[in-house]
Amino acid sequence: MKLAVAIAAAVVLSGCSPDGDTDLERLALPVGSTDRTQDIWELWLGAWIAVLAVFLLVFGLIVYSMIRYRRRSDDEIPAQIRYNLPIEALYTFAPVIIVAVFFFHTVTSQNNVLERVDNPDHTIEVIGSKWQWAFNYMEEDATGEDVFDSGTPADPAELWLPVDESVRFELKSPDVIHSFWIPEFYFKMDVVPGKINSFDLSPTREGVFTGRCAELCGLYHSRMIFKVHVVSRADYDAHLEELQEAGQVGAPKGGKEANEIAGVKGEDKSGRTGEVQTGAGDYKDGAGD
Ligand SMILES: [Cu+2]
Repeated sequence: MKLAVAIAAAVVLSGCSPDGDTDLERLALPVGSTDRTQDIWELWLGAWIAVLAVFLLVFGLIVYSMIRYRRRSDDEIPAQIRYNLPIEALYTFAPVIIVAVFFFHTVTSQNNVLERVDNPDHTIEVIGSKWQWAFNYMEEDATGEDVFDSGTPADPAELWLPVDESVRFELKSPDVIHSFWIPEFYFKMDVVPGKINSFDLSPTREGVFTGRCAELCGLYHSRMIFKVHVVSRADYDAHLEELQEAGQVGAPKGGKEANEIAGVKGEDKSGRTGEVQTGAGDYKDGAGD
């Protein structure tokens, strides 16, 4: 009976999809938008099925015991049992097996999500600093040189990505730990000073998304929100040319600082200019609103 319910739940849930029209069909995830979202989706769906099966089993046993062993008269004293070895063995081993299965699927999905692309079409250096982001588009054909976009906490930079082309992200921080997160990508990775963290993906859906910092990094952490535009290759190239025309060529200052932190082997590309205003000193808006 319980197995039948669990199987029925699995069948109903498998009608869900990461591209579903409603939050319910996606089990509260946003609409998936990269070539890596399917793996995370399957992990999410599998976890829900496992949780439902465990819930039904445990809750079913509780209700069964309540009814089957209820007190039938005021004079009755229930059987005084101190322990039950098979049940205690089940309590011990079942959670170990559950955790082991979760662990296996987590590691498998993680390996798929972090798999490297041999020759990514684009490389973008992402600099997370207190309290904003800068994006440096490396060696792009459209511009023939590195271009960047950087902002201030009051006027954040925007990230542009070409649809259906592979992108390598290289994450750097000149100050504290941040976390680069675009919810539609089902992915976040820490931005750690003194270390370059990197991942590859191809965006698969055009649109405008919101990216965030997902690691509490100080006073204006909540201001580390940025727009992500996933666009056609032509629009992407046009945006890079706009950056070039605006003189945003080379590397933003925060990026150079990130290279100078002990332990990071950064290439010192000459001719890199530009400036990131990393402090909140120029940030005029009121805090905490
Ligand atoms: Cu941050």
